[in-house]
Amino acid sequence: MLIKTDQQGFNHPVPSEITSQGVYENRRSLMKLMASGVAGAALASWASREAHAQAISSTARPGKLAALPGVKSPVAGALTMDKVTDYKDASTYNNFYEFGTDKTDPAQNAHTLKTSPWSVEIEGLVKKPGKYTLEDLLKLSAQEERIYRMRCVEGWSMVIPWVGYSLSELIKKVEPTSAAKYVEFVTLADPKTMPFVGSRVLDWPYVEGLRMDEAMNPLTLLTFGMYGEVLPNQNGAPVRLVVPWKYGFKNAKSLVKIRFTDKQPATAWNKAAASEYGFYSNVNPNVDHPRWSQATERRIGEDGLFAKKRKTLMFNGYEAQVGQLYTGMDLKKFI
Ligand SMILES: Nc1nc2c(c(=O)[nH]1)N[C@H]1C(S)=C(S)[C@@H](COP(=O)(O)O)O[C@H]1N2
Ligand SMILES: [Mo]
Repeated sequence: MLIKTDQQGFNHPVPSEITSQGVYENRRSLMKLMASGVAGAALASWASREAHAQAISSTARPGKLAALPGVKSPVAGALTMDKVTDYKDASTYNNFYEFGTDKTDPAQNAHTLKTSPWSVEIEGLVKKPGKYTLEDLLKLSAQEERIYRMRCVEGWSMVIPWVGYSLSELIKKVEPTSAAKYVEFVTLADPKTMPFVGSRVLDWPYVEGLRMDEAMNPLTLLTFGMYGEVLPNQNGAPVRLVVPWKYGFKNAKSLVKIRFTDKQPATAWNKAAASEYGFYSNVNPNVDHPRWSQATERRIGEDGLFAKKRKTLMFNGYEAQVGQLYTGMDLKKFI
């Protein structure tokens, strides 16, 4: 389903970092298996098949999108040691309701998204508003690779090597005024290219928001690529947000507007069901969703032989980096 070539029509080689990372992952997962202390022929053959499958999937990269490598990020918390999710899973198991509500819909339908030319409008309480082209944005700061856990409110998670830079770099550049307290993110809603815009699942466009200090936290990533390549359409090309300590839906895809405001933005999921999706939506194993527990999660790609559900971590494991943003706030109330 990844049939797209990059905008210039070239096929780019896969950056070598990815291959070495694949080798590293295989070693890690084998070590984990051995450490589990279970012996036996069945396990051994399963392990070797598994390692083989992994070697294939992590080296046989699509290589059809433009390369976008980044230096390993120096930001604290930016490189988890968890095994990276297979590219195939990360690009075929998606939520992007503009292209359908099934997890496989975006990979099938998002080829119609036209990602060039692209620009992002910066507006509201800011000294340097204006239209920033994708090229302007790409040039604004050095690209970093961040390996982040992502946990969806529905109870599954992935680990994805994103490429981008801290949103704070852009925010500093456009100089919000002292009145700006929140940042609103508006995403593309084009009924001509997005078959589900117009459906009543959500009030389009998809809108998300962050408090200014959350947006300024170095972990908040303005994202242009993943796995060393530009983003596939289904993952929110050409530019999206990734906020790793919040539930997946906060990570707005295909951004067209960033607006600085003094009021908490009305976000798409909060408008759709306020009792289920709060504005903050920090990953929190101690606060259940009204219809299910949030204490555990299923890691995509781990549904094999001995896969156990994982315990969901407070702030998705990023408490050391972001816990202080919420000191004194009742997280059962501010969900
Ligand atoms: N514009 C837009 N952004 C969106 C969504 C969406 O439907 N539309 N879905 C969100 C949800 S619910 C999740 S879990 C993540 C999924 O991102 P991924 O497909 O790259 O894993 O994107 C988020 N961003
Ligand atoms: Mo989600």
